Amino acid sequence: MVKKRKSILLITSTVMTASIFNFSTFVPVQAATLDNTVAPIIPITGDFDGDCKSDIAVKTKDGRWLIDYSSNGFNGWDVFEYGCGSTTAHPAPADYDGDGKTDIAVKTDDGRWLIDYSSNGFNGWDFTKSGIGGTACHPVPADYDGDGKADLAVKTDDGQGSWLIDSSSNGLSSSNVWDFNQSQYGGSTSHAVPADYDGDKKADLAVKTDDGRWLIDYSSNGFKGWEFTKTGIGDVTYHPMPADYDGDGKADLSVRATDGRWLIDYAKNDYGCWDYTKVVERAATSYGYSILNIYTSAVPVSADYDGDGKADLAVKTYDGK
Ligand SMILES: [Ca+2]
Ligand SMILES: [Ca+2]
Ligand SMILES: [Ca+2]
Ligand SMILES: [Ca+2]
Repeated sequence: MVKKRKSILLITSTVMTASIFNFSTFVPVQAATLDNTVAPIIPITGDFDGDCKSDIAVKTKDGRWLIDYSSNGFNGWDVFEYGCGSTTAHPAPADYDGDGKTDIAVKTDDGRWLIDYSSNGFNGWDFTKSGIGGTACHPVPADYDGDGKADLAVKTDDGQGSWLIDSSSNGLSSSNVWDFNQSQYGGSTSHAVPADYDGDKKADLAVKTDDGRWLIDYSSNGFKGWEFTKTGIGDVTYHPMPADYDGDGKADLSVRATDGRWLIDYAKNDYGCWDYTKVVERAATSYGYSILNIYTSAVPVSADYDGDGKADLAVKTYDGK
């Protein structure tokens, strides 16, 4: 088999210059969290070494989890964790033990959630929750209760779509027990994009729909149904990538179009029109750059890679075909 190279294109939040990180041997993907595509390689964002800068990571279809720590520079994989599940195990990274480092975790199609806590080293599963549900149940871990630890949560595609949360604050349950279970959050065309949009340090329930709407149920007044709607977000080809791009403590609405445009609607001036619209991606040709239009299959992986408190625009892509 011919080996292929992948790269991650990073555009910093401050200067908008591009850096290219070349790694080895992988093929392109669709983000499994955005649709039901079974991906051979899934890009992952998280701060696994706890230096407040996002690391570069992927999960492979043969069950490896590879991490390149930011703390020693992006210079190759620092962690090779094996046995993390095949294409039926979907990444669900988050800081479940509250030590400030992202933990390795997956949710499987046979309804299990497995976590390898960072606090005792990445050395195998420490926690298993079972009976969660199959392929229509998407993992959406986040800190919904604001105790500093990620909560287990799924958003389902069935019926009107439900959101289920097992809060960390009263301990995670190893069986199908939920502290919050509510429907009317949208079916298979509503893709979960939880984040802290109102800035109260608790994740809010949110979806981006295939017909171009962004809906939010804020945490600050309790979860009780959609309170915010923005339309004109773009169709199914516009990938949502909410993050705090301006560093004000509130998540901003953002989508990346397949033509390389990024659109951001900042929270600080209230959500309204797009504040930022630009083609910021450029393709790497050796060590030079040329204007992009080839990254149609790239997956947005925005995160704070340089640790300035602002999310950076980034995509995972690949060289070759
Ligand atoms: Ca890091
Ligand atoms: Ca952790
Ligand atoms: Ca929590
Ligand atoms: Ca919130």
